Formats: sequence, structure tokens, C-alpha cells
Amino acid sequence: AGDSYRRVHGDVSSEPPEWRAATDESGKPFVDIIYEKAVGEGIAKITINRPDRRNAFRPLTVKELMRAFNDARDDSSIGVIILTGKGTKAFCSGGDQALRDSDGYVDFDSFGRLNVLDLQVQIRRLPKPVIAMVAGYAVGGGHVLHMVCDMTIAAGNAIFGQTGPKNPPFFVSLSHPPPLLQSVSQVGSFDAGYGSSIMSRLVGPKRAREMWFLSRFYTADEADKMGLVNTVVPLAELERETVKWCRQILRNSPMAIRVLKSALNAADDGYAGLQELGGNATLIFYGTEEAKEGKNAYMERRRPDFSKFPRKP
Ligand code: S0N
Repeated sequence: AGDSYRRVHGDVSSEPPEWRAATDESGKPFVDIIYEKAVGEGIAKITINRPDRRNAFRPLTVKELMRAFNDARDDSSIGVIILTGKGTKAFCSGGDQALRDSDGYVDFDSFGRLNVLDLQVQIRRLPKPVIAMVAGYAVGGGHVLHMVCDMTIAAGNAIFGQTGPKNPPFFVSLSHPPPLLQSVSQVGSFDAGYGSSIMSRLVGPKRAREMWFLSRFYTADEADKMGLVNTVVPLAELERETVKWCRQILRNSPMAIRVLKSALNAADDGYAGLQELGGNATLIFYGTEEAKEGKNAYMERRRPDFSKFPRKP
């Protein structure tokens, strides 16, 4: 059994990496997140660190997440990024409702922001795979965050769902009645952007309507059956399994993965998706002799000679 498993899955180690604290070029310490890189491996891990709020995000959290994702993008030693939440109770419970005002979430500068939308776009366009490692609740804007990641590894205790349209006193749930919201009297929001379109793509239009209109919560196994997650593993195995997936990705061609990520998103992301895919084509073209002939001719003030390059069928 060991041999056939290795033939199918490869002999990838699931040994825990040695994580080292990281920061970005500003050197500013993070308050709401933990940013780490695996020593000697191309894995970055970004952890939302507000467990007492079930890892709800405020504008500062999002700002820091964007700094870390930017750094991981720019660091050429990093090939895959894990997004997770601190503790085992929640991946992320969405926007911090205590800070919600009439113009978004307010924590600094005293005006509201919905900067999580920028974070969603950043993850979607980031040319490296981002894996959501989910233990506990991934709900509301936290559910959208896992959906915009390229893959999701769920622990057996994970619970998924949208809460936006929900009226707390009348909660209904398939198999996991959530607790009544104590500090949140009314949710009253929706994500009509990626939170709707990507969900519909992932689980299909009927299920997506169910998830939003009924605002039910789903177990990890239910989410697995719906195509919302890639795999479900026991909670104790969550990080080991996620790291294993990362290591398997890291063995593969970074450029192939980069192009594939943009290709898989291109149609859904419209012009922005095509631009991302097109940018990758240009990136690859720059490396060819044909492109170099164009640049060299310009620098040498001569006509380029493209005649030596075949017009391939
Ligand atoms: C996650 C739940 C189910 C966990 O239940 P559990 O384990 O029983 O814990 P609780 O006792 O309920 O919570 C523990 C403490 O954590 C606080 N807390 C939990 N979630 C939040 C939160 N989202 N914001 C602020 N605080 C939170 C609790 O208050 C409690 O604190 P203490 O100990 O002091 O009492 C359960 O907690 C739950 O259902 N949480 C709320 C889930 C939710 O509705 N989230 C918000 C949904 N909306 C969004 O995320 C919108 C996001 C967004 O930015 C957006 C994006 C696109 C378009 C629009 C929007 C938009 O904002 O409208």
C-alpha cells in the first residue's frame, strides 16, 4: 500500500517546517497577523491573529494581510502561501461587526473602509498559489476569503457559510445550528462581488443561491461534497497535510503554475483576467531570442531581423 500511495502522491514529506517570523520591507511589526516563512523552503504562512474575535478582520488586519501578501509575492524564494487563522475555532469570521459603520469598517482615520475587497483581488491576481488552511469557522467575509484562495484544506471541525442576509433570531441550519450572535444583533450585508460570482462557479448557481438566500452553515464534509474545499483532514493533521500539498506544488514548474493560475481565472475575471494571462505571455516572450532581437535592434539603432524566427504552425 505504501508503494502505490507513493506512486500516486509522490514521496512528499509532511514533517513540520521550521517557521521563522518575517516582515516586509518596511520592517514594521504586525499587530493583527503573524507572518512566517519556512526555513529553507518556499512556503510563507500568513495567520490572522485575532482569535478572541474569531479572527474577524478590521481594516488594520486587512492592511497587514496585504503587506504580507505583497512581500510573499515579491520574494522569489517563496512559491506558495498559506492563509490561516490563529487557533482551532475559526479561520475567519468576516468583518469585525463592532467596527462597522455606514461607510464600511472604521478603525483608523475615522472613516469607513471595505479594504477586504482589495485583498480579495490581490489574492486572485497573485501569481503564486494561495492555500486556505481552515480550522473552525470560515463564515461571512471569512468564507469569501477562503473561496478566493486557490485551494482549501479543511479540518474536520471546519464550518462554512455566509451570514450576510441572516436575521439572527431566525437562524436555520442544515446540521449545525450556529450559536445566536451575542454581540451582533443583525448582520445585514452581502458580498455581491467575488463572494457571489466565485461561489457560483465553485458550487454551482443553485447551491450558491442556497448558501446566500438561506445563510445556512455547512460541515467540512458537506463543503467537500459541494466542491468548496479540496480535502478534509483530521484537525491534528491540518498543518502537516497543508504543508505536504505546498511541498508537492513546489516541486512543479513555477512558470507553468503561474500561467495556469491566470488561465484558470481568465474567463471569470474578464478583461482583468485576460490582462493577467496576457502579462504572463509577455513575460515568457521576453525570454525568447525573438524578443531579444527586437530589443537589441532598438538599442543598436538598426532594423530588427525577425526573418530567422519561424512562423510556427
Ligand atoms: C463565527 C461564530 C459562528 C462563532 O461562534 P462561537 O464560537 O460561539 O463564538 P462567539 O461567542 O459568537 O464569538 C466569540 C467572540 O468573537 C466575537 N466575534 C465573532 N465574530 C465576530 C465578528 N465577525 N465581528 C466582531 N466580533 C466577532 C464575538 O462577538 C465574541 O466576542 P465576546 O467574547 O466579546 O462576546 C459567531 O461568532 C458568528 O456568527 N460571528 C459573526 C459572523 C458574521 O456575521 N460575520 C460578518 C459577516 N459579514 C462580513 O464578513 C462582511 C465582510 C465585508 O467586509 C464585506 C465584503 C463585501 C461586501 C460587503 C461587506 C460588508 O461588510 O457588508
